[in-house]
Amino acid sequence: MALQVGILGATGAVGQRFIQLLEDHPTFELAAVTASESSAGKRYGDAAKWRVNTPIPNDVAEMEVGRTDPADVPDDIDLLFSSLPSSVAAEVEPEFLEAGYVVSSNSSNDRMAPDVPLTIPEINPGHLDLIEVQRDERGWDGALVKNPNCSTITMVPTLAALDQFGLDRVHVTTLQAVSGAGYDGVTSMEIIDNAIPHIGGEEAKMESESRKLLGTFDGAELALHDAEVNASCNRIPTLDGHLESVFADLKEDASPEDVAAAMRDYPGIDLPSAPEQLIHVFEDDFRPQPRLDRERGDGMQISAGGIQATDRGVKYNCLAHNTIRGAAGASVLNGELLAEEGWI
Ligand code: 11C
Repeated sequence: MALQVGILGATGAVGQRFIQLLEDHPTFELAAVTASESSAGKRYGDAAKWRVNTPIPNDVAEMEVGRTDPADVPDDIDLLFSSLPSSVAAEVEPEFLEAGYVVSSNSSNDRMAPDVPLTIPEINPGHLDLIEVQRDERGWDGALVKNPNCSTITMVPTLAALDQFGLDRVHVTTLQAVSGAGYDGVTSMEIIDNAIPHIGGEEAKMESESRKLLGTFDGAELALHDAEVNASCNRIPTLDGHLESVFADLKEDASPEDVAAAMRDYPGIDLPSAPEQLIHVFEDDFRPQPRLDRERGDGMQISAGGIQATDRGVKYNCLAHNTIRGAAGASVLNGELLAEEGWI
């Protein structure tokens, strides 16, 4: 029988991606959508300005939008996806966790909390066991799992593949799509013929979240990876797809061919939304490109290319679809892992 799921913050840019990804999902059936007070009580089709490039599913368009409050969400929901603004999520998610709901959240609050699993299922599925620690410490009946920021998730799978050569230090410069900034970003194409050399809070997120994702969990405590990570984050006039330029210093010798093989061979995971191959490596120096490559693996595959040797390791480019692999798809995949591991 399908697991019943809901979306907190269903009318926003990521909320709409959740709806798109949950249509015809083999395990999850969408049974509740919530949004802010101004949308509550409305038909979803009237409450959401639909921006995703596939039609809004008819049954979802007819759903009534609930308030983002445990009292307004059916008790028999197995899993909630959260794409609330982080300031709202910080207040509201704990109410759902206390009420016993399991929440797979894309919101940035609590990502670095020591008892909250921050997971990419192919990279650190074992971190999910932090839920035990979380329940002990917070007394929640529910459980909270987070996925990382979209720019972090684009790079970390490639770093995980490189870690066999001893990841020492990482410098990354991002070229990020406007959809990362939500509706305001998508509509603000006045950025055309321009680039913005700053994205608030983004660099710190890449630097800390990467080390947590690559860290080790001994069953009681999580130790961050000791690699140094330095990020410079920039907005460019692309609609979807974050492109990143990575310089990785390695403790051991590795040729570009070794690195390409390590990326290509990095294992995937057997979950419904996971791509068969996690990282696609291009030989063509002009790839990956956002418009050409963001939809690979239904938007869930990471692309890499331009791998070259440096004095201390390698440099390369990587790319992922920021609102699919980097946001809603990441949360759905974490939900699938929660189901697979018996947490729901
Ligand atoms: C951007 N990465 O492109 C941001 C959006 O922490 O999930 C996602 C913010 C987050 O502007």
